[in-house]
Amino acid sequence: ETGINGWLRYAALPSSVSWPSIPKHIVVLNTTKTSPVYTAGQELQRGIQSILGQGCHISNDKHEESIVVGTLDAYVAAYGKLNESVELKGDGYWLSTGSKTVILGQNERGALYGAFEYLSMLAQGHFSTVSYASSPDAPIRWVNQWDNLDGSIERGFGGASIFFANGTVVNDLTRVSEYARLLASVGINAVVVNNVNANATLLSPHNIDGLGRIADTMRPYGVQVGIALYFASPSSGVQGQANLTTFDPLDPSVVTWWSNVTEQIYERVPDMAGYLVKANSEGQPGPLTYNRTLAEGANLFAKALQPHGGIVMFRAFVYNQLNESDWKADRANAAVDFFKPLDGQFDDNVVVQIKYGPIDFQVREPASPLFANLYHTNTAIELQVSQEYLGQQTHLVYLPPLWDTILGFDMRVDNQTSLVHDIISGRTFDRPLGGYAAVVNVGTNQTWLGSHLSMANFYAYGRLAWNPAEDTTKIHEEWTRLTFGLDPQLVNTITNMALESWPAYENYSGNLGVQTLTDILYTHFGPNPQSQDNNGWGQWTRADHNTIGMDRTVSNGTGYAGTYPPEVAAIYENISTTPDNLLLWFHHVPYTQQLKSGKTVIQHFYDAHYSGAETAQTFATQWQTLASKIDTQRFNEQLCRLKYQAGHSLVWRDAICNFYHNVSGIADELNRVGNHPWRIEAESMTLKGYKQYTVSPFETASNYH
Ligand code: BDP
Repeated sequence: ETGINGWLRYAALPSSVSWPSIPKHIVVLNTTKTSPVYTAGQELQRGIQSILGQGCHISNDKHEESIVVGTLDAYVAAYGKLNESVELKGDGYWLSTGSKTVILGQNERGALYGAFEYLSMLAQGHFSTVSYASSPDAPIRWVNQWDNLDGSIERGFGGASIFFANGTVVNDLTRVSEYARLLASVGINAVVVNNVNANATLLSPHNIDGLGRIADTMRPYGVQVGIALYFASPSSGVQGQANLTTFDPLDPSVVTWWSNVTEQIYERVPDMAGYLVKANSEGQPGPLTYNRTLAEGANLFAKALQPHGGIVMFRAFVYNQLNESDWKADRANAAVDFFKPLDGQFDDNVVVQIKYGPIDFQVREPASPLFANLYHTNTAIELQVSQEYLGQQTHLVYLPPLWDTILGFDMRVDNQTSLVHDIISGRTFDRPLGGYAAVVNVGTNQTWLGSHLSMANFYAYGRLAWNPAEDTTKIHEEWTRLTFGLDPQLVNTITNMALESWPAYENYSGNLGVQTLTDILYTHFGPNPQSQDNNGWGQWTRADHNTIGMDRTVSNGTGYAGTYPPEVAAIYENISTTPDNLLLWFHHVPYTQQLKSGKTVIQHFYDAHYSGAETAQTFATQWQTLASKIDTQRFNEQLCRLKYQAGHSLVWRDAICNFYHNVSGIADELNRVGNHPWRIEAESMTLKGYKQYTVSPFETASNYH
C-alpha cells in the first residue's frame, strides 16, 4: 500500500470479527451528482462493499431495511417527523443505526460527515446500535495550504503542489478530489489553496477559472475553496485586471478594484469561503504601508466579501524584525501590541487568525495572550500539521498533546474560566464566528505528507476542530485502526510511540521553554543553537556564560507576562509559580538555578537531551515488532524515517549538550557530554562515495567534520 487512501482504506474486517446484518438498500435523499448527499451514498456503497464485502443497492425508493442518508429537512419531507427530537448546529448530523439506519445532516455536508462516521465505526468493527447527534464546536474548520503557483510548497514536506504548476491550476485534479474526500471525512469545510505569501497573478481571469475548477472538484465533498491574497495586488499589474498606482485600502479606486475582482470570483465560485490575508509581516505589504490600521485593511476585504457571504481570515502573525541590541524588544509582544487597540474595529465577517503561541509554531509555547485580549473580535486558532520546526516529517511527533496544552488552557479572563477553545468557538465572548485553521501542506507524494505516521496529525486536527474535548489518545487509536488494522498489539504499539514522541522531541531539541534551538535563519531543521541569538527574528535564548532564558516579566523584563489576564500574569511573573517547562520562556536564570525537580537547569538540559534521544532510539525497534502486521511498503518507508530519527536525535543531543557545555563550562554530573555514547563516528568508517567536510554549525558534528 502506498498510503494514498490515508485512513479511508476501508480494509476488509478480519475473519475474527462477526457482525449483525447491515441493510442492503441505501436510500439517498438527493440524487444531484454535485451534492454531498449523493457523495455520501456513493461512499457508503463503496465502504460497505470494501469493509464487509457486501453489495448495496442505491435508490430513492423507501425500503423498510435501509440506510437513509440526507438532510434532516429532506427526511422530514419524505418520511414525516423523527421520533426523537434532534437538535443540530451548522454542519452537524444525526446518526441512528440498526435494521433501519438513518444518517441526517443539518445541511448536505452534515449528512456526508455522518456517513463517514458510520463507515468509521464499521471499519473499526463497532456494530453496537447507536443513536446520537453530533455537531461541531465551531463553524470555521479550515486548512491552509502554503502552495505557490509554480508548484512548490512553502514548508511542504510531501512533494509538489496538487493544485498548481507553472503559474496556474493543474489540469488533472484527481488528487484534489481525493484530498477533499480526506478533508470531509474529518469534518473540514474549507481549504485555502495558496500560500499566505501570496502571488497577485492568482487573480487573473484564467486563474480565477482554475479556482473554479478546484471548487467544482471539491464541492461534492462539501469542501469550500478560499484563497490567500497579496495585499498589493491592485498595483501589481495582474493580467486581465486594471492596474492602479496604489493599494491604499481607503482609496476609492482600490475599494472598487477589490469589489470587482471579488465579484468575478463569486461568478465562477458562488460558494467561495473567503480570503486569508497576511499583511505587514515578514516583508509583505499591508495597510501600515499607507499609515492605515490593520482593521482598515481587513475591512477592505470584509466589505467586498460581505454581499457574497464570504469571510476574511486576517492573520495576527504581524511583527517587525527587531534590533537585538534593544534587550526590551520582544517579538512575543507584537500580536497584542498590534491587535488589542483594534478590538471592536473589525467588521463582523472578519476573523483574526492567531498562531497558537506568540512566536511561531515552536515545540513549547505558552498560549498566545491575544486570545484573551479580544472581547469584540472573532478569533480562530492557527495550528500547524506540517512539522516545520518539529522535524519536518522525518521525525515522528504526534502533535495533538501539544495542541491540547493550548486549547485547554484557562486564560482566566475577568477571573472566570475561559478556555482557549471556548474563546475561539465564540462561547466566551458571545461571538458569531470563530474556529480553527491548520497549515497542512499535503503534496503529490503518495503518502500526502511524506510520512505515514504524520497523517495522524492531519486526522486528529479534524477531530479536534470538531470536538476539542476529545481524548487525543483515543483519536490516535482510532486513526491507527483505520490506517493499519485492528490488532490490539499494533494499535497499542503505534499509539505508544505517538504519545512518547512529542515529549521526546522536546527533550532532545529544546526544553524548559527555551524553544527548539533549531536553525532559525532558514531551514528550520536540525540544531543550530547560536542562530537563536544575534538575529532579527527575536527568538532569543539570551544565553551567556552564566545565565540563560528570556526575561519576559513586567518587573524586570520585556513585560510580556503582563499581557495575560491578571491571574495568569501573576503565575508567569514569578519563577516559583512558572511551570518548569516554560521557565526559560519567562525568566533569565543562572545555569545553576534549581528546578522544581531539584535538578539544576544545566543538568536538566543534559539529562533531558539524553533521555529524549534514548526514547527516539526505541521507535524503530518498537515499529519492527510489527513487521508481520503491516504491509511491506508502508512498513519499510516508515522504518527508514524512524531510523533516521534515531540518528538525528543523537545529532541533536550532542549538538545541544556540547554547545551549552562549552558556554557554561559546567560538567555533566554523569560525565556523558563530549563522550558521545552510541554514536558511530563517520571519521572512523570507510567512506565510499562520501567525503569529509567541515560542518556548519560545528556542533552538529562531534568532531567538526
Ligand atoms: C513561518 C514560516 C514562513 C511562513 C510564516 C507565516 O517559516 O515560511 O511564511 O511562518 O506563517 O513559520 O507566515
